[in-house]
Parts: sequence; structure tokens; C-alpha cells
Amino acid sequence: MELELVLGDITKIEVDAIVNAANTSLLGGGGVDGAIHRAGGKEVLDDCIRIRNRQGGCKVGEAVITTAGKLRAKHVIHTVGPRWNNGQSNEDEKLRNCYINCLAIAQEHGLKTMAIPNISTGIYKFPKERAAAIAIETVQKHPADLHRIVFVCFDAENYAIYNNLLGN
Ligand code: AR6
Repeated sequence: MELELVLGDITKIEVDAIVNAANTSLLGGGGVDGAIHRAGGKEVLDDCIRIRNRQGGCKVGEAVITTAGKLRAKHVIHTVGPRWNNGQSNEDEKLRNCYINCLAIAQEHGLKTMAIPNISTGIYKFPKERAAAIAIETVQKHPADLHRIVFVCFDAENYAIYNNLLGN
């Protein structure tokens, strides 16, 4: 499996699925969630509402899949990262579960390429180094049948951290 690193906007990436750093309501928000809903349009929100009506949103660490609407990607996998609470609330394990569950959904749907943002490191304030180490380690430990995973960093600081950890 190829691991790729990109500095940029995840809504522009053409892959089987892009991952969204959502919240438990699945109804959209700020950050990458806002950008994905704006670019994907009504179809993405309608699918989220359908899932919400069926199962009542999405728990922290879990993931759900929807259409990608007007995005270039085929699907959006929405996962809910933990809000950083000084390491007092099993945040590492919850973040690890986000990546594990996104990989599991990708596997279930036979997806080959997936792009992932730096979950929890924006509004949820998870320390960036620590989050990047968890992201890379988890993806490497749970290979699935994906051919390519693109880590999409939106800020230069995250990009530098990933670049360093991936040994580029
Ligand atoms: N493409 C790629 N990455 C992005 C983009 C983009 N277009 N925009 C922001 N990022 P955040 P969280 C990066 O805050 O911390 C929302 O309101 C950003 O720089 O989007 O998991 C949800 O509804 C950061 O590195 O998500 C939740 O309520 C990373 O994406 C809450 O925020 C994650 O930052 C989730 O907080």
C-alpha cells in the first residue's frame, strides 16, 4: 500500500473516498466538515440525515459512509474524532478507532484509494504530533486492500510533522 502526503484541500482530491472529520450529529460544522458539505452539496447532507434517522448520528471513534455528491471523490466516510481533554478521556484510543473504522468501511466497500485529513487536530485541539503518530501507525498496522492512502494536510505544521514521520 502506498502512503502519499499532500498539502492542500481534501475536497479537490479524486479518490474512492475522502474522510470527513465530522461531529456526532452528522449535520455538518466548521473546518473540513464545513468544506466537505459545501463542496459536496445537498446529497451528502441528505445521506447523513438518513443515517441519523436510522441510527441517531455517529459516536466518537466510529464511522459511516455516504455519497460524495458533487465532490470528485465517489464517497465520503464521516468519522468523529475525540475532543482533546488533556489526555484524560482515552483520546488516543478514540482517535485510533477513527482510523481503524475508516479502513474497515473502505475494506467492506472494496475501495482502493482513500484520502484522510488530520482528524481532531483543528477545532478539537488534539496535539498534532501525537495525532500524526497515531494516524500513521494505525494505517500501517491495518493494511486492508487499499492501494493508496493520501494524508491530506491543510496546514504547513501538520505537513512538516507527517513529512518527518514518514521519513520523506
Ligand atoms: N482540507 C483538508 N483539511 C482541512 C480542510 C480542508 N478543506 N479544512 C480544514 N482542514 P477540523 P476536528 C484540517 O477543525 O479538529 C467541525 O466543526 C484542519 O487544518 O476540521 O476534528 C466538526 O463538525 C485540521 O488539521 O476538525 C466538528 O464539530 C483538520 O482538518 C469539529 O469541527 C481537522 O480540523 C471537528 O474538529
